[in-house]
Amino acid sequence: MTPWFAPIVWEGTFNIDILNENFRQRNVTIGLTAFAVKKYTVFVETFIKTAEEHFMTGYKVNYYIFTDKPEALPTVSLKEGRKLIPVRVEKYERWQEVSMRRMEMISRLSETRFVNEVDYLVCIDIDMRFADHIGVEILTDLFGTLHPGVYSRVRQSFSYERRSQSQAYIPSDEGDFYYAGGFFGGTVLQVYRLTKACHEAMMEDKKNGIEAVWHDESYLNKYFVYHKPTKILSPEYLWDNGMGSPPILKKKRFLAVPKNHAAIRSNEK
Ligand code: 4GW
Ligand code: MN
Repeated sequence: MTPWFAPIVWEGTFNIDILNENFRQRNVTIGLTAFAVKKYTVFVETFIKTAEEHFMTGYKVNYYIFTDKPEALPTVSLKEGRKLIPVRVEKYERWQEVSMRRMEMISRLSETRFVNEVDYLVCIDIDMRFADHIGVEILTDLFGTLHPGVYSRVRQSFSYERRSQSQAYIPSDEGDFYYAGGFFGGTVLQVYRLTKACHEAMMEDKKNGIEAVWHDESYLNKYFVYHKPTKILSPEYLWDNGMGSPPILKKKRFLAVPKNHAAIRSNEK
């Protein structure tokens, strides 16, 4: 548990049968948001196929795939109660902007659609594959995920934004954990508040000619300092095999798909 009594979710800390009984009674629907802009459409098929095997099995799930090319999305057969919903988005030139604008789009859709269609939102990177169980143990008002690269480090070494001119600034004696930009969520209301606040902070920084060091992740970390998550996911929920297999990790539930950075980041076809 954190000092504010939020559970940190590791294998062995929860009983999924009890949780399932509770969430099934409530007949919850889960919205997953992921972005596939420009070349990242190549990740969609594996992402959805593996999600069908491991993500919220037995629940109603809406996959909201934000993309500049809805017609290029693959057809994947989905289990009953699960839908793939393409959402058209602009393709921003700078990749930092592609990543950061996720906050704006999620906050906008929260108001217009998510509030009417789902109970919880799970907002995640798409260059990933599901490799083991991810279920209702993650659901709560507001959750973040420990960044796999720094979960064992001390506060002073976190790569928070340290320039006081930025809205994402966190002083060296504040902050609890370093959270990953690629896995957060909660109720529609809480995700709406988070994404709206992060987007507004980014727009304020843009006006002042500054952009936080780790883009949307920096603003997310700032938000979590002052709005504590009610659950925290361990790095089981966001891992990269490039970081090996430490004994503390009993399960690797959601894994980075190795990408050729040079090719995926170039503007060539
Ligand atoms: C460098 O050239 C790029 S392109 C960095 C991110 C890019 C990108 C990201 C993109 O071209 N299209 C896109 O849809 N995204 C979305 O932003 C996608 O959902 C991706 O998972 C998310 C975050 O980017 P990332 O996964 O590349 O970030 P890292 O390397 O931190 O996992
Ligand atoms: Mn990623």
